[in-house]
Amino acid sequence: MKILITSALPYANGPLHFGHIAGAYLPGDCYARFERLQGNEVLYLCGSDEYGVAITLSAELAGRSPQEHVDIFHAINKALFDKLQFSFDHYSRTTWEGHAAPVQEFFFALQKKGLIEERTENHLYSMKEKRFLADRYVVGTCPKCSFDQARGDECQKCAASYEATDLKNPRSKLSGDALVLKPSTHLYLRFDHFRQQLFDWIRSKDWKENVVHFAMRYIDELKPRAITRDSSWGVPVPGYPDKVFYVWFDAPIGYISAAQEWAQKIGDSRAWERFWLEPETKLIHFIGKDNIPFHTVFFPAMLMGQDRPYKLPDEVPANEFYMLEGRQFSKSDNWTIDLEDFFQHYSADQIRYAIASNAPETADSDFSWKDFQMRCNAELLGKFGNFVHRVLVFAKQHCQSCVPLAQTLDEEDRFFSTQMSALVKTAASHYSKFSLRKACQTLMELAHLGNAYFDHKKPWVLAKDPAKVPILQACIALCLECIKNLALVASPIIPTSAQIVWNLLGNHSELSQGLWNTIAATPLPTGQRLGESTPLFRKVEDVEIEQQIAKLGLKKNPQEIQMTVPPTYEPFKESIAYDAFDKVDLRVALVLEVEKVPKSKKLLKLTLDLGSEKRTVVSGIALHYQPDQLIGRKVVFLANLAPATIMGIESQGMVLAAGIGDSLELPFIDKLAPGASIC
Ligand code: B3M
Ligand code: ZN
Repeated sequence: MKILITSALPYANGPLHFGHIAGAYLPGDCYARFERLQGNEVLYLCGSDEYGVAITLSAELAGRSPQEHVDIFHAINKALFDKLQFSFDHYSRTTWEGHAAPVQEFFFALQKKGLIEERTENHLYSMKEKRFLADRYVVGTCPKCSFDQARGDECQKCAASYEATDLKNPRSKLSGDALVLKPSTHLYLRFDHFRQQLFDWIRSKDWKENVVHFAMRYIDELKPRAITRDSSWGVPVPGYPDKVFYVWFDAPIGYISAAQEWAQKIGDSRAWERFWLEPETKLIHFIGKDNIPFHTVFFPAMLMGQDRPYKLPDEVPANEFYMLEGRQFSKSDNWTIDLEDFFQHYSADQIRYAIASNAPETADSDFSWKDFQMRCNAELLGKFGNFVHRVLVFAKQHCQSCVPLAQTLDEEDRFFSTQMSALVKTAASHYSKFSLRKACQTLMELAHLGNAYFDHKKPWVLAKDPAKVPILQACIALCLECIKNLALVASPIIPTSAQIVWNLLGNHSELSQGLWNTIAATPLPTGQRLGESTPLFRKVEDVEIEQQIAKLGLKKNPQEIQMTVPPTYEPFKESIAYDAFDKVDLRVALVLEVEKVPKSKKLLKLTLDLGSEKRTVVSGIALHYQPDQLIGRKVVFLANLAPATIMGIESQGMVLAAGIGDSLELPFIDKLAPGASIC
């Protein structure tokens, strides 16, 4: 069977973290590896999503062109996938030159059917910047919860989703300029036309409840949606020189262009059609739950509106969110794991196993360092690694490091053998139902079964009696079978270790090229020479875990933390009367704009909103904060400091910071509005 597998195309807008990996990526890779072992013809695709307003905005904030920006993050994210041993058949990018053609073709087919409409509506316009600002460039007050820093497309406080024009007090995220409404013409796709077809199609699916539920909510409210944006970064809209397609129109077609680029790569430019256009192919989209509407409603509608018989997805295994120690991963708060540092200490297999065994399949789950340590030590090392090691060491001492002959099996041996086969089958069934958690549990059950059998058979006692040698040999032969099955069952999740184990058993082939059923059913050849046992997994010590936990939320870079230099405390200043303190006017100030001060490494120029007025200040925090970590945040501000001129700029007050040694951190205010007094 042919199986087309995709993982959501990550935005080339920042580095991926383990939270992403747990949602749409590792489950896709393990599934692709499993289906290849089943003998299916798999095409596993992914790539960078490189257009869209979020990208032009970040590029602008970082002072790069959009192309430079996506080149950087495409390379970083691709390198992470390589490090994690991902088995994509192709990793593309939507700025690939061949991507625009299928996007425009999709558009023409929909247009021909009368499903594209021009509409002129009011959009937000900045007089100062002389341009229309698309959603991500806009901040304002949420129409639902009144949060005053809500984004233009959705509120990060209450998760409401709306049009940017629904915001109260809309302002430019970049300049703080108050925005006005101005008419602009856009193209709308009549999604409402597909309501019944989508409804019937989803109802016929046996998908996870949350996926169906989520999709149905969108189908109920289907209306025409704009598929164009005023921008020059994106796939051009034929006939509309100043417009590009909305990123969610072009990105899913990236799954098709990636297949086309793959086909070119293998020198058979029509090979992609065997996957995308053949009804027997199975199409599976691995995504995070926030991408459900686009993969179950909007993209399928676009596919339904084509003349060519494109496949609709057969499965959409959407995962929930994966957090870090109970909080969302956040780069700006340093609530994250430095990946370079991580891979200096731990292997791809360790993190793959830790994520898989706790994957967010039916509820949000999280990475915790303690759980990681437990998975590495108690499970990978204690159960799996230990079993492999003790059997191989024993086989070396008592079976000349060869697979012994299992001449006669007693009842216990036969029971062990049956249970083993049953667990291998159970694991396959979990993989085929996208449950990595259960596949990991089954793997551990298999290792536990092997250990318990070895303990109960006590081959070291049998070794003392020459008459019992055949029993000992049967026992070790079966234990080696168990190790073979462990390698097989483990290989989609921990491919590197599984291959090492496979080789230790004396095999020279690539395990990932083998076939699940054949491997499970074919005993290791009697007399096959075994390898020398080497430790498969390193023990993770308590102190490393404590250090890792201590790094969370700190603004330092990880290398510095290990050298725990005792801090030098500033002496306390002499005491003052309350009156003296009362003269200090501290306020909450919203950061509107941030610029680097030319010719200075340390200084940033900030434009602040104090509610009643705006101020400009120069602040020596450039080594600790990037502009995009500050814009939109509220800081503590000394409002009645006499102005001073710094590098030719009048600084009208001071942003307060906490500091010790070389470290510096700004206190941020969350809820109160700018202008609020602090005393
Ligand atoms: N880039 C959103 C995301 O990374 C988006 C997915 C596109 S899949 C076609 O979550
Ligand atoms: Zn809100």
